[in-house]
Amino acid sequence: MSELTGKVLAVQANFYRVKLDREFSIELLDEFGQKYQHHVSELLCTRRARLKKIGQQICVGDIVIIEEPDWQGGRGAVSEVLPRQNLIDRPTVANVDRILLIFALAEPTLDPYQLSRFLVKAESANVEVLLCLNKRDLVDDQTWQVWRDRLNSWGYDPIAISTYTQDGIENLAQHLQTGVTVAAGMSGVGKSSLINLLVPNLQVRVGEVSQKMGHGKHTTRHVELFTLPTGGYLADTPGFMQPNLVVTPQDLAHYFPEARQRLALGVPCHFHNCLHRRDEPDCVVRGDWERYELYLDYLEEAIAYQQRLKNTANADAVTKVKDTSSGKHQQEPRLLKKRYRRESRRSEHQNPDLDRDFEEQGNENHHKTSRSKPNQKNL
Ligand SMILES: Nc1nc2c(ncn2[C@@H]2O[C@H](COP(=O)(O)OP(=O)(O)OP(=O)(O)O)[C@@H](O)[C@H]2O)c(=O)[nH]1
Ligand SMILES: [Zn+2]
Repeated sequence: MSELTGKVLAVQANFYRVKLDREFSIELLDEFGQKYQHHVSELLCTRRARLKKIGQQICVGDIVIIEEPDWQGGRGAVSEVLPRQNLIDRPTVANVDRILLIFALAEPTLDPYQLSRFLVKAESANVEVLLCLNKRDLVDDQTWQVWRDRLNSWGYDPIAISTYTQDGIENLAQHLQTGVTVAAGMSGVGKSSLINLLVPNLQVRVGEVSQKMGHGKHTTRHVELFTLPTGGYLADTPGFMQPNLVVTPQDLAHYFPEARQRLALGVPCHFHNCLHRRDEPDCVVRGDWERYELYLDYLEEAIAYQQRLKNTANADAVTKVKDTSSGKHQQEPRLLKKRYRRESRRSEHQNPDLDRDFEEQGNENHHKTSRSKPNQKNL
């Protein structure tokens, strides 16, 4: 018999609500002994003790194998989690196909800086990013067109919608027909109103607009995959509210479509680890694209974040646990061997002369990014 597989729609305490890959029909007897067909498309499952023992977590979006189905009681047990395509956090959802970023054209005012943060955060999940702008009814054609052109230049093709007039909803729904979409956006943009339209009979609470703040109230919910009537799944995220950029300086450029396009042209930057700052020699990413300044801002943030991580790691490394003769553990300072070596900064063009030039010049400008890495050995 083939294995019984399904997708985890929700995690509730120690139970997993699993949508089966197909609907099962079983024959049961009613109280009068009459046969009837019972259809089962979901099972409420527990986790096999073995999975718990090996620390295998089960997340919303996971594809799982189910054993011992109790068709009548609608129960089963998850025995295996199939390998994940990806896993996003806050909230944790596995096997995500796209992130739907919802912003409003007005109320709250569309702020390019904030929008960019959400975009970069979404891009860092390495899945398709779909941008939709709600409250189209609140702005005139020209305002919408200006935003559309501007966002086109960023590499996005936004979909304008209005949950009030239902403009653009059908178009948007078509984009969500396959796979798993995670919806994210700032409070007050109309996310709940949109989800209510996309998933009929759901009725997510629509927040009242706070007069003082000019935006809606945040209402927290558990993450859950909703089945869309035209196919596909949609997860709402109460998280993603204030996206902190937990990205490495080296990866950041890949989260800007404008930079990605430049890097995809085939001509690499001079240095393989170029951070595309103003002072980089022969950088193909630096240019007169609108968000370049923003990229530089985020880069500083990413560098600071990386530095904080390093400091924490170093702080952890300066003490070590020593077993004393009495069998007790005792913290004692580690001895740090001070041997610092600058990481080689190889050129994409593999030009050893140029490389040597930079080494010999010791030009601070060229080396001020965190390329000199202490090579510490713990004794
Ligand atoms: N003009 C206009 N207002 C809208 C539209 N969609 C939603 N709103 C209003 O915007 C406010 C916020 O809507 P919600 O659906 O609660 O927004 P949300 O993003 O879920 O906000 P939270 O619940 O705070 O997370 C409500 O007052 C809605 O009535 C729209 O298309 N046009
Ligand atoms: Zn560069």
